[in-house]
Amino acid sequence: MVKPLVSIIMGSDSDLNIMQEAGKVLKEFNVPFEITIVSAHRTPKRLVEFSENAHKKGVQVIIAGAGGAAHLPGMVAAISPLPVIGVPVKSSNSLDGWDSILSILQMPGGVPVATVALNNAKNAGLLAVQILSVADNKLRDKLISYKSKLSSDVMKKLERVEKSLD
Ligand code: RP5
Repeated sequence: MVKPLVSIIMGSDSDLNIMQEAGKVLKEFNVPFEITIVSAHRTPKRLVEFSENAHKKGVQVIIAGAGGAAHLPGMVAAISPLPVIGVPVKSSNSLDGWDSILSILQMPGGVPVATVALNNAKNAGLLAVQILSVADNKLRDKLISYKSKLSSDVMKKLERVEKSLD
């Protein structure tokens, strides 16, 4: 079995709909990953165990998503030496998403969490690929192609818009 390079963790199975978007990106870039539930509040011992051991099993980047009082990414970052990307999730217990955004974003000095936009697990997946690409030229080439596709897609839309205005 291939060892995961990225670990996607989330506070609850109710975050899966959002967090699976990170998995789709990693699949697209052929990056091995695992996806699992680690709850800061409901399984605190599992959180500590996960955070102390992720790097020992070869994981290089952690993506952590949670909603409401979202302590998961920050607590993992407090323990693990790996880069942690935080995904604020607008969950059922979230007032309006800001609670989750601020819990993940406003980390104290010394414990960074790279926070993406609300529900934007796709960007978390891409950022993980970008971090891994620093030491992987093939991944870097794929990212260059990905970016040129973003650009050509916009140019096609532009063409369509211009034609419709003719
Ligand atoms: C958070 O509480 C989870 O990350 C989830 O976003 C939210 C709600 O969890 P459930 O009550 O749906 O399990 O800890």
